[in-house]
Amino acid sequence: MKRTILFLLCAVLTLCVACIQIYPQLPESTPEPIAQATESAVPTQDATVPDPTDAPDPTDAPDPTDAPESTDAPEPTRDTSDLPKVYDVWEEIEKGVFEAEMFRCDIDGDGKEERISFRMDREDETATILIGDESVVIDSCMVFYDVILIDLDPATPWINLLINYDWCSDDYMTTEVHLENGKAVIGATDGSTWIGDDGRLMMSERTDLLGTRFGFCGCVGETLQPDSEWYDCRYPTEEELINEREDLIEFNQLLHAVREIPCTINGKADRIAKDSYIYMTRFNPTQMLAEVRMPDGVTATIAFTMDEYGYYLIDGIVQHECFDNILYAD
Ligand SMILES: [Ca+2]
Ligand SMILES: [Ca+2]
Repeated sequence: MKRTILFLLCAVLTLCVACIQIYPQLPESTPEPIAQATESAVPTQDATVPDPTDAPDPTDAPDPTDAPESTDAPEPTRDTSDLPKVYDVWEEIEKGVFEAEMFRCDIDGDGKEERISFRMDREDETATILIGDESVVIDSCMVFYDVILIDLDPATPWINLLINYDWCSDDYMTTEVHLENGKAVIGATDGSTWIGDDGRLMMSERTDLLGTRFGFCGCVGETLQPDSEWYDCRYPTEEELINEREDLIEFNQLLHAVREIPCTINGKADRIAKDSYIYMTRFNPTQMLAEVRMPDGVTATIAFTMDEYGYYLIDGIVQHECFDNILYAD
């Protein structure tokens, strides 16, 4: 009996020791996965991390055309539906008005209205354009035509002023002014600008091909880039060709060829006969081409080159030796 009791005591003691050995491992083991989870949350071992083998699949790549469609860019809210507006300065000057307000508007898009005025000093031949607190002085302004208020680029918050004037005889100039961060920014271009019958902004360009004359075309952007390489000329009407022929010849609108003129007609090399009369309908100053028409309606293109002295040549011959009534030019 004593042995049985002793055996039982030993068995109970052994069980207790076994329990004590196992039990402490339980609380110690619980922080382990927490520590692992904390470490692994940063770089790896997360179920949400995409399998790297997915990466090369091009179908998962974001469509590159989606990026520019962001709607984060601020959109101009200015209402420009009442533009363009033209202020005829010359009309005021002829009435003896040399200073006047032309427009009142928020020209820089900051929500506050500005007064826009002109002041003409005929003695100094300078014109001053006052825009809010800013002013722009134009020197050598012999003739002040007009000012156009127009939005040349809807993507910019400001609207533009186009100031048209003449340095001296037929030296037309356009100065573009707008307010940017409270300061007047000035750009300029040769030639004049105006609003065409269709509401399009037009500009002129001078050429010395077949005489000094002007053509016109549309223009785009705040730097007033021409929208075509070709400039249209005001050519004689049928009625003028019949009734004002002598005047057209005298004032070099109708040019008299004194030799055969190499040209292109319907895409083929050809010649304009000696003693023909032609008038220019279009020119391309970049490619140095003049499109001309004869009174019988045939259209030809004449190609020019320029010599080292700046003279325009047709097939190597100075243009004045090809026609005997070219005025000015060169
Ligand atoms: Ca303003
Ligand atoms: Ca603008």
